[in-house]
Formats: sequence, C-alpha cells, structure tokens
Amino acid sequence: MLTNPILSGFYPDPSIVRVEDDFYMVTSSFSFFPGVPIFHSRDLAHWEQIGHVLDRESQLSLTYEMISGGIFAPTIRYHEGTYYMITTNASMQGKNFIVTAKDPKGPWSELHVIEGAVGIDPSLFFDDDGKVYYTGSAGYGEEPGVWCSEIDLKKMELVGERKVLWAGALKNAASPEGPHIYKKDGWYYLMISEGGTEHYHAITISRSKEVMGEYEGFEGNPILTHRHLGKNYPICNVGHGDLVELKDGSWYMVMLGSRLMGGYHKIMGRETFITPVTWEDGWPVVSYGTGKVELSYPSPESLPVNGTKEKRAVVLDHFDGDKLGMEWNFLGTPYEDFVKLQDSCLMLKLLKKQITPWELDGIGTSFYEKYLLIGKTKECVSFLGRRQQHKSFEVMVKLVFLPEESEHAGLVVLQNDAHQLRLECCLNEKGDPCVKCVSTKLLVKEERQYYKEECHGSVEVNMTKDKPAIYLKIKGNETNYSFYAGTSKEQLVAVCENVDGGFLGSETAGGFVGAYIGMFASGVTETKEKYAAFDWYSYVPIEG
Ligand code: 6LW
Repeated sequence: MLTNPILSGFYPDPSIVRVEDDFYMVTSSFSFFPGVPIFHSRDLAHWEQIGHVLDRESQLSLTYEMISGGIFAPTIRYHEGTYYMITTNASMQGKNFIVTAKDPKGPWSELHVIEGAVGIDPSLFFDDDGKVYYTGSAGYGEEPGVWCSEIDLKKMELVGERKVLWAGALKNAASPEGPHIYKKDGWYYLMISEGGTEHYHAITISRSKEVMGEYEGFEGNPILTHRHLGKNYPICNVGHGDLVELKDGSWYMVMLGSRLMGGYHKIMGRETFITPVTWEDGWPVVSYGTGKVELSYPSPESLPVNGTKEKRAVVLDHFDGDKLGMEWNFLGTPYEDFVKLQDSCLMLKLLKKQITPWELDGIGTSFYEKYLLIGKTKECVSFLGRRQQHKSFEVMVKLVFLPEESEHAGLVVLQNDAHQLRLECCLNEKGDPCVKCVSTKLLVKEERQYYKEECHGSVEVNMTKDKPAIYLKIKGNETNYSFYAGTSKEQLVAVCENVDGGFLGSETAGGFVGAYIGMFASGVTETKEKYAAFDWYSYVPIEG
C-alpha cells in the first residue's frame, strides 16, 4: 500500500529519480542544516533517509536570520554513473548550483555555481542525443515564465541563449515555477507548478516536438490541484511535482501538499505525497478516476514490497553515539561548537543569541528589512530539533540544568523565530527555578511587525543543586498543545494544557517551512561556558 504522505512533516518540493530498481528522493531544507535530505526506496511506499546532500560548511553557509531563506526546491537526476542535485541557495544571492556524487549516500561534491542562471527551481534534462538542458523560473523583475538553456556539465556553464518556454496554463498565471522536462513517445513534456505554493497551487503541463519549443499547453490543465476542493478538505496546497517512470512503463508523481490540523492550520508545513499517473491521448491523468491526491493507493504491481520502516516508529535517542542521527537539524550552519555529545548527553551551550527574534526587538521591522539582514552575521542559536511529523504526538526529554539569571533551556515547538511555543526552565520573579510555558507570536500593525511574548503557565521545581534533573513533556493533538514538567518522570505536573497552537500554521506564520520540536539553550555567558545537558529525547507518534 502507498500511504500518503510518503514523507510526513516538513518535506516540500520533492524531486525523484529511478536508477534500475532504486528510487531516490530529495526535498527542500531552507535554513536548516544539514541541507537537502536524501531518501531511498525500492517500493515507493517505504522511504529511508540515507543522508543529506549538503552536509558541510563549504557547501552550505547559512545564518538564522530568515528561516525561509537558504535552500529552495532541489532536483535530483542520474546520468551515466553520476548523480546530480541542482538547487538554489536564496541566502547566497539566490545562486543556483550543482553538486554531483557517484553514490547518493555521498560524499557529494563541492558546489558548481551556474553563472547567469537566474530565478529559482532549477532542473536538468538529459536528452537522448547527449545534450543537457537547464530549466528554471524567471529571474527577479522578469516577466513570469520558465526558461531553458543548454548546459555544458563538463564546464558547468550555460551554453547559448536562454529561451522562455512557457508562462503557464492560465493567462497571467501566478508564479510559474518548479519546471521539469521529460521525454516520452517523441514528445518533450514540460511540467510546472503555478498559482503559488499556497492554497491555489496547481500542476500544469505543455508539450513540444523540440526541446526548446514551441510548447503547447494541455487543454485539460491543470492536471492536479486541490484549490477547488474548499478549505475544509483535509489535504491542501497540492503542487510542485516530479514524475518517475517505473521499469514496467507505469508512472508515478511525487508532489507537495499540506495536511490540515484542527481547522485551516498547516502546522507541519508542506509534506511529500504520491499518486499514480496514467497517460491518455498523449497527456497524463493524475490519480485516475478521482483526480485528487488520495490517502492511499495500491502498491505498484511491478515493485516488491520490501520496506520495513514503520511510519509510526517511536524515536528514543539516548545520545550515546559520537554522531547525531539524520533526523536532527540545526538552525543555520553550526559555525560555533555549541553542540557536543558527551557522557551520553546532548550538550547545548548557552549562547547569547536567542531563538526568538532579536532584530525586531519589539520595535518593528518589515519582512523586507529583515530579508536584508541575511548573511550579516554568523552568530548561531543553540538549537537542535526534529520535525513534527504527526497530528498527535508526545515529546519528552530529561534535562540536567540549573538556571541562573537570564538563562533558559528547554523544548520548543518552532515554526520560525517569531512563532513558537516553549516549555522552558528558567528563574521566576522570586529567583527560584521554574518551568514556564511561553508563546512568541508576530503581530502586524500598519505594515510593521511586532512580536509578543505571553506566559501561559508556570510551575516551581525543586531541583537538587548537585544533580538538577527535570523532565519536560509536550503533548500535541491537532492545534492543542499541552505542557508538563517534574523532577520525577512518573509525577509530571501540568504547566498548562490545551494551549491553542493554531498560530503556528504556515498560513499565519508565513514562510516555507513546518514545525520542529527542538531543544534549545540561551543565556548571557560572556564570562563562563555553560551547557544544558539533554540526557535523552523521545518522540512518540500517536495519530496521523
Ligand atoms: C519553491 C517553489 C515553491 O522554490 O515554493 O512549491 C518555493 N513551490 O517552487 C519554496 O518551497
């Protein structure tokens, strides 16, 4: 059975390739590090992460100024023994680059920046005559449309003129982007997305006898959208897809979509879904007979069902090894050594920079002004998190930390710097250790942004000074988040229950990412080095 989403949680803009019996898929990663997670499957149902394409500073240099900057939609392709991944780093003046590997597990090469390649969403097409083509979306300030140019992969440079191929199916289509070219039965098919990556997202297609055009749009466009299904339909935003042909000649499409939680709330952001594709009269029919992304499909007949990965596996990390598991992400490139694995604990250094907005500082800054701050600093935030992947889950940690003045450590449900729910260990007004539940929200007044912090509950905790251990637990159920703490794992007390986390959805918070449940630490540590120790972290999926 193919059960959707095939990658739950924040995994947008999927791109897929088949190499003999193996399928590989990559997704966007924005300002999280390492970048571009890569997955493997043999049955299209079970996907196992095999690494990250961008796993070192020389490939990926990011700061935490803008979570939705960084790495946009990647494309993965394979040709004659080499894997190619091409993408945009929005935080590197929007440069488009290629990295290559002989083994998709890595190591991947250093960046080959493609000079003159404007816009986002680059893709590669290998034609039968040995020529290779680059497609991408229009550059900043240009007429919307997708363009194409031949590319020389030995020199890693564009060849000849670039030509606009298609501007989408609708007249004045919004955001024609995410192009991929495929060849089938003597036709070149150009599949793109339009309508913007939110509710009106759609996938459309055109075809041509020549790779550089003229492309003729399909009269039956769009071939996939959920925009007409209403805002109560449980899967929305469907778009940005990539096609794959199986050995037996059947076709599938992977695409992004968002599952709604507790109303029109997209807390987990954009996830990866799959549908079968059939061809009729030379054009694709997506999800034959229903025309929309279903929650499940029969497994492809020609593929062995050999996956083992349990979709609702409990994750319990004791931080015993000397390397972090692949599910963990930093926010920005970890320039400083603020994270270490020591004595079977994850040690997070208390850094001065907090995970809440520091530039807005309650005064107000426009989105654009904030964008200009990208790359201005290399300061890190002390954060390590994994994605929220289920509508209902429980996360628990054991934290060893005795807070002093201005010091905080704990758990955070993070959509971005200004949309968070935190369960944090700190000092209360009396100067005693306590655990607080605090929300950070962004408010917009007269086009200026302000952020607001609110305490939803606080409990005092009696920690022993020599071994100050505390258990923190967050329970999420749709938009309700509940927070618990205690010095004994068996006797946790409620700090506050059923806090409305609807504001964490990307429809309110904006941006391209999805919720993380992370650990963090901050404090003024100019004179001393202090760490918060996380002994273990468990993530228990409950539903969805
Ligand atoms: C991506 C664009 C889009 O580059 O959103 O869904 C942008 N589509 O194609 C960021 O994910």
